[in-house]
Amino acid sequence: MKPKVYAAMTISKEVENFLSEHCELRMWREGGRVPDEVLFEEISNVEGLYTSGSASSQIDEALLERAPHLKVVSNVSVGYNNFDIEALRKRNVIGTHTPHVLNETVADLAFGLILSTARRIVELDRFVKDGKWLSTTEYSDTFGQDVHKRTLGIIGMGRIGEAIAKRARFGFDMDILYHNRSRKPEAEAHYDAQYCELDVLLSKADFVLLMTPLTPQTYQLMGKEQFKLMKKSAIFINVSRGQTIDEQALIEALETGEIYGAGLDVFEQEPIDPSNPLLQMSTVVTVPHIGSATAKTEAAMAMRAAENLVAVLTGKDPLDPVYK
Ligand code: 8YV
Repeated sequence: MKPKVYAAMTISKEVENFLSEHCELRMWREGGRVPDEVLFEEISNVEGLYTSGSASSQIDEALLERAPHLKVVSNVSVGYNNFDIEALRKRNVIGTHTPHVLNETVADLAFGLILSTARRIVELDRFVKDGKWLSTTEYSDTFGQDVHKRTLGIIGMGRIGEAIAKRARFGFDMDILYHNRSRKPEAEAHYDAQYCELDVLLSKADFVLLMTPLTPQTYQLMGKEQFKLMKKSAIFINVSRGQTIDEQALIEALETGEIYGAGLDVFEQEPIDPSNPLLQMSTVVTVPHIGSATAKTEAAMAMRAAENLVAVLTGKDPLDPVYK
């Protein structure tokens, strides 16, 4: 008998076919997030759960209790802040994620946010489309900032952080500062990246880029005090998780001119509340959590997550376990 699996998200035909070869598959077909009552019902007899780190219910004790046969939860994301690792460990449930395949794609988006905030691309796109094309002398108020040869401070120098550093160093001739749990000698050698304490990085960088995973240690890592340390001309970029910053503190820093602008892929609440003041600010560029959202990368992540799931359910080691 094939193991039972529930996919708590819509999946492509290709992934559906692959999973169906090995598992008895049921899935959420309605798009968006599965309501908890549906999820709880569906997981009561499954051995595998296929889900996503950024749009999933918490995989915690309360959920695991309702899934007594569960052997593996496979995230279609590199982030796994939806996992309560201790609860998984306690019940011998394996958690997996999809690192590596998205590094370059997320780094591209991070750079897109750097460029679009610094050069005010989104704001000026509106300008052109609204028929407000003016000569350079007339629109000096809308001049932006250079990106090349400036200083980029990366908080969280993991695989994606390094892919961003590579672009910054070799594409834009930037100086790289970084802050991380541990020193990264290879990044220092390859990208001339300089390790600094967080406060030093914040006070020196022209662009502060947050790329750290969300953990109890990084929850609201950027708050009032941290934004205060940034230069008034500095731009803040967040491609990690909304909860790694105190969003209200960011709003205040922007409103009071403590920092110049922000490029945001992630928010405290997703989807963002339409009345959030960030949406009214011309120096803030927002995108809807699309770090890995290219067709090629999303397909690779979805298939990798399926392979992780099938590996465990067929008695093999998972390719990308989140804990050993
Ligand atoms: C994913 C992400 O696309 O991988 C992550 O951790 O935040 C995103 O890039 C998202 O989780 C949807 O799969």
